[in-house]
Order: sequence, then structure tokens, then C-alpha cells
Amino acid sequence: MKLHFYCNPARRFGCTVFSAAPIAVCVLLLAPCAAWSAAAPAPIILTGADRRPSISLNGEWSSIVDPYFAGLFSFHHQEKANGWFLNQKAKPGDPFPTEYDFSKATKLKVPGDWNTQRDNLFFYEGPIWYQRDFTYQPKEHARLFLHVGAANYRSWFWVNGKKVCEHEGGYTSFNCELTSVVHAGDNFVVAAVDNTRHEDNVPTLETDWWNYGGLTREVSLIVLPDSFVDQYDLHLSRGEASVIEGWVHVEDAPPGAKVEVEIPELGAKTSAAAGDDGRAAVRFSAPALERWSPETPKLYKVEIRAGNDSIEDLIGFRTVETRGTEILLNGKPIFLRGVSIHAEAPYRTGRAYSDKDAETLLTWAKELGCNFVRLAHYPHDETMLRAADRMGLLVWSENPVYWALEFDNPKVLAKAEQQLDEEIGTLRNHAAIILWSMANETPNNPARTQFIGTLATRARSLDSSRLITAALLVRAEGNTKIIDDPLGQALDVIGFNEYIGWYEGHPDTADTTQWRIEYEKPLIVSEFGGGAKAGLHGSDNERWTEEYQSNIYRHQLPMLNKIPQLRGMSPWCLMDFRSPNRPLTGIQDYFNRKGLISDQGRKKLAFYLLQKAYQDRTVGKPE
Ligand code: GCB
Repeated sequence: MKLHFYCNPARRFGCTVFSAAPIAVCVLLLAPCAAWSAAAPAPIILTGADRRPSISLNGEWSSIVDPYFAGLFSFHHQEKANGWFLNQKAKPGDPFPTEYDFSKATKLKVPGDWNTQRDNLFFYEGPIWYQRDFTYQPKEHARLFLHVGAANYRSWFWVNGKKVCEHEGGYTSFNCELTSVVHAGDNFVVAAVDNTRHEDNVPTLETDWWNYGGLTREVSLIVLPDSFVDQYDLHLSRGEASVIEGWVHVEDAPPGAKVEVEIPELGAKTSAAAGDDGRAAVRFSAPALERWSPETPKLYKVEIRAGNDSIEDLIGFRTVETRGTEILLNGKPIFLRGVSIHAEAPYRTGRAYSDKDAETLLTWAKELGCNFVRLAHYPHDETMLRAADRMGLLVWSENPVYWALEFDNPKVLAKAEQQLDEEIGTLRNHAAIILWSMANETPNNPARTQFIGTLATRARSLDSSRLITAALLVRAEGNTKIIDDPLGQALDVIGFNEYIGWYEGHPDTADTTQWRIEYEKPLIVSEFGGGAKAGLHGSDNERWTEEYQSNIYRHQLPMLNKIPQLRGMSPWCLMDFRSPNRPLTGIQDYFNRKGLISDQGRKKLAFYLLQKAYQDRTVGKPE
């Protein structure tokens, strides 16, 4: 097996991948990198991982609940080098403790959060062990990766008793190389997943959504050649009509490796040589190209080849940019008729992961009249982005920098950067995504502004073809709302959240509210709304009724329409979702009830009010 090391600080170290090679070799090879990293090979981020042939490891895994994490830590809370019980295939008579016997353990389904699989795990926050067997036949010149769609929040993986990686961050995919640890025939993987909240995590201790733990998205094995395409970025040039530009990166590329990109339907093709950094710049013309848009979500089969590797992706091509206070899609001003969505599974609750979940949520958004969705508050599963590409819904994709992180802690910044790199690295070819959101509702102070400014700069350097945004808080002087948060300077499009009629005032307070916007930039009201229990009826003034919620929307829309640079809205939110902050018995029962649709798919009055406004185009500027 090859060891692959990068000394390029632009590639992040979220996942520490261990090689089975002797430590001394690793240390020697890593010496040149020591100045900037703590001796770890770069994790492999795979673009289009879901387009690779794979061996699924979904299904039932044995599981052991380990609240004190005694399986990983010794009595003085040191992480044991190689968890002593992880070699479950030890020969009879080998000395290993008997407490952790996976063959006797209860099963958990993967993908799936553990909270909604067993009643006694509903509120559980802590570590759980997972184990399953798999068979594999190693091939010459092939490398094997364990692809994990998401594991919330921290996870550790061992294969055949050897540690292969660990990862932090609950909403992005990662890959652990198994090449040197697998053998022909039976193998087994053990994982520990811990969803304990910590102050220095991203997100931090407080969130208004359920901290679903476990292997929440798909897990698979991906076989790749010695040298392979790990990341690529193909998008339409803003400057020149019908020119596709970008790059393809080849992992462990031999010098001058040739890369080919072809779109057979357009008869368009190009080839380029990879530089020393493994990256080949690509630029070619496709005059017959039909642009992707919500009305015509055209996707092209794109073939990418490098040496023995090839991948076929489905990509749409469009441009997005701002001009003054306008957002231009394919050069034309657009108003974003949207809604915010959590990755909460419709009907069954729990973390969404399947095509069906994505189809259900996005079909409701289309029915509402949306051309835009805000996927809050963390990167959603790739199935969601595939569905948005297919269905023609523009997307705001968000980094989980939520509320008050430890903004002055460099380790926290590194965690946020790592998750941003993984989000952009994996999702960058989805035409649907037009906005990378750096954060949601963060307190205005210099440490915060610098922290998120750093993320914005990083996002731009990773992807200059999209717009950068964040959902800001609004301040008030009397009945004037003011948007002047200094973070606005770092953004292309300013998002702001406000809850007039719910957390402040009455729904009709909106009628007399004035707005002062200190930025000549496009604005999106990224949240407004209020709670209602589906089926609860009463007067317009009675909280929790559908009438009250609908009344909020009735007063909000005319107020928002008066803000001249408003270019979109994503009210909070499409569907009720579970939140530990929402205990009100009989009404909330641990659901945030601000959905326009209940968790059981029942549409509330406000859904129909907004639908009419979107259909009649009585919100936003006519396009
Ligand atoms: C917000 C947050 C969102 C909450 C929402 C609420 O401002 O951004 O995550 O769920 O308000 O319902 O209070």
C-alpha cells in the first residue's frame, strides 16, 4: 500500500488516517510536514463518492451502549492505544475481557440514529460501539476505503483489530483507508460513535435540534485504483458563455498524469496534465450547453478519467453572481422563494438519510411554490443535494457554526474549517447549491467576526463560483430594525433572522416595523415564523393555533415586501422537527412546531397562505 502525504496546508486534517506501516517509516516520511501539522496524512475527501461502485455496509450492526466509554479509556481516562476488546476474533484462550461480546449484543440499523431506534436511547448522549462482519477479496493495484456518510459526533474505527481512523463532526462524510488491514475472506469492522456535546465542538452545547447519535448516514466500501480521482470541480465560467472550467485532482498521480473530461451528449471533451500537486486545470467550450435552472434542471452525464480510474457524475451547469443588490442566476435577476428545512425524516422522525426522505421534503417545498430551500443548520446528506439538482431547487448549504461557539479558541476554528472543507469538497459539483452559509445567529463581537471572516475567506478560496452568506441577528431601535452587523462586510448575500409576532410583539407589530439596512447587498430573510400544533384551531390571537401562525405570515409578507433589496426568503420552517428545547406538554412534546407541515405530513393553514403568495408572486420583485 502507498502512504500518501500532503504538505499543502490547504488540505485539512479532519480525519486522522493511520497506516499499518511501521511508525518509524511514517515519522521519516512526515518529517518535512512537521512544521505545519502534527504528523498525520491528509484524509481523503471524495467528490461524487455516491457515484462510485461500492459494497454496502448498511444493515444491522451489533451495538453496545458504553456510557462511561470504558471500552476506550483506561481508569485514568487515557485513550488506550488499541482498545483491548476490539479484536473480537481473538483465538479462544486469548486474554481479553468478556464484558464486550458483540455476538450477544443488540442490533442497531445503519444508516440510522440510535435515538429513534430504541426507547431507552431517546435522550441518550454518549458513546455506543458498533460492529459488523464483511467479506472482501483484495485485488492487485486496488485500494480499499471505508466510506462513512456521517457519524455524529466523534467516531473511531478499527478493522480486524487495527485502528484505521477517527473523525470529528457529525454532518460530513469521510473515508478511512483499509488497504493494508483487510485480508481475503472474512473481515470485521468495529466503530465507536460518541454524540456527547462539548463546549469546544462545532456545533457547541446549545442547539435547537435533536442531537441524533450514531452512524446516521450510509456506510460502504469503495474500491479504487492505486492512483485515483479524489476531488473535482466543474462549473460554468461566469466570464465566458458556454465555457466549463475547473480542475480534477488525482491522488498519488504519477508525474504528468493525463486527465480527461468528457460530456458525451454535448460532444465536448478535453484533456489536461496534472501538475506536481496532482491537480489538472480544465477549461473547455460546450456551445450547445443547456443551462441548469429551476425551470429546466438539466443534468449532463460527465465522464472523468485518469489512468486506470474513471467516474461518471451527473452535473448541471449554471452561473450565480451578484450585481449591486441583485442575485443573478444565469445572468438574470432572481427572487428566491424558499423555505428552511432540517434533515428530519418525515413521518417517522429521526435523522433523514434516504432518497425517499429527500423526495418527500423537496416535493413539499415544490408544492409550496419554492424555487429555493435553506438546508439548515449543517450540511445535509448528498441524497438531498442529488434530489435538489434533479427537481430544480436552489440550495443554501450551511456549516454548523450555530449560536455562540468558542470563537476565540483556535481549535474550534480548525474544527469549523475542517467541516467546511469536507462540505465544499464533497458537495461542490451540485448545481443546486448557490450559497455557502458560514454561520447562523452568532453574537456580534470581534472574535466572532474574525472567526467567521476567516471561514468566508477560506470558502471563497475553495470555491469562487458561489456566493457566501450567513444568517445574522438583527438589532432594534424603537420600531426600527437595523441590519448593520459588521460580519455583513465578509458576505456576498446577507441573511437575517427575525421573529416579529412570535418572540417579540404581536403579528401586527410587523405593520409598523421599519427597516434600516446598512449594506448595499442582496438580502434574504433566512428565518421568520411561529409555532402551531397541527389541528389546533382558535382565534388569530391564540398562540399555538394554526390561525395564529398564519396571522404571523399574513403580516410578515407585506412588511418584507417593503424592503427594497430583499431577494429571497426561507421562513422557519417546512416541517416540525424534534428539539430538546421544546418540552411543552401536549403542544410541543419535544418538537419545534414552527413547521408549515407537521412531522406526520399534515399541512397547516400558513402553508396554504404562503403557497398562494408564492404562486401569485405577491412576494418579492417580479422577475
Ligand atoms: C432560530 C434558530 C433556529 C431555531 C428557531 C426557533 O433563530 O436559527 O435554529 O429553531 O430560531 O424556532 O426558535
